[in-house]
Amino acid sequence: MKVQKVEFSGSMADAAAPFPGSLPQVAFSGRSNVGKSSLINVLLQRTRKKLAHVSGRPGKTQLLNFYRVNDQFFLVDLPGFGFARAPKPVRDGWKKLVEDYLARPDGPRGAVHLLDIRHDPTEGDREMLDYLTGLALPTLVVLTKVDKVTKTHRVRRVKAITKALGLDPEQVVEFSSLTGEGREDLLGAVEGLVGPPPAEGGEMPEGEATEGEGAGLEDEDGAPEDEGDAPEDRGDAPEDGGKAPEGESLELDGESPDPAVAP
Ligand SMILES: Nc1nc2c(ncn2[C@@H]2O[C@H](COP(=O)(O)OP(=O)(O)O)[C@@H](O)[C@H]2O)c(=O)[nH]1
Ligand SMILES: [Mg+2]
Repeated sequence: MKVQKVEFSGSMADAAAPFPGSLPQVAFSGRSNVGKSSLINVLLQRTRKKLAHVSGRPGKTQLLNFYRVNDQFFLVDLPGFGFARAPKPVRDGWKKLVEDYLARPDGPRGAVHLLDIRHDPTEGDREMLDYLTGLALPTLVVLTKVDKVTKTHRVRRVKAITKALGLDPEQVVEFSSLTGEGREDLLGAVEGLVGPPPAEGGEMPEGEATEGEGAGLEDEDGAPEDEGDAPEDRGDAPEDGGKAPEGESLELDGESPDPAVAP
């Protein structure tokens, strides 16, 4: 698949809200600092104009962010629920948002869950994967930051994580947003989840014209909000990507090191 067009289509704070269109969806999840924003930017080839923006500003609502890719599918960026240092009622709210969204019959066709290849899956990771399994939602597991480990260690880690989570090796994609390794594999796998693009001259999916206008969609300044989850100190210096240029519809901040605070 060639990524030709990407647009931010809006955010949802309510799992029952209408979607910004009827294209198939694929949900991306992972704990804070796993490399989700970097992966989305590489996947969608946003280098100058950073698309998925990174966590950090305190007191922000957790949102599901919808990006329309090639008029073919929505990539839905999920908040890193269960992974952030926030009071339990707040975390429970994020969890409910994500779980209710994932469980919608008209919700995602599949999910992509990210794990840092260097770290063992956490309780939150297992909970997420179990939930996806319970929904029988086809799931890919991306092992991020593979550039950070040696070849030998990498092979060992892939085996260990695959085994620990009882994954099919076919589900596992090794990825580096630094080198771009795994990008094509992941794009191909995502396309497998959402199906082929609409046929040339065929019927356009309905909902095409409703982008960003659905009731319940939140689109403050056309930019997705912060995830608000605390960057966990895993030895990665938070990036300072700076501000997106003026006039860009997709604003993207660099990661701020602020710890998350309860809204
Ligand atoms: N070496 C390396 N660093 C990465 C990679 N992906 C993300 N990072 C770094 O990990 C940190 C967290 O990445 P970010 O994309 O903001 O994670 P998020 O919180 O999951 O959205 C940043 O400092 C990134 O530069 C990768 O593939 N390789
Ligand atoms: Mg992020």
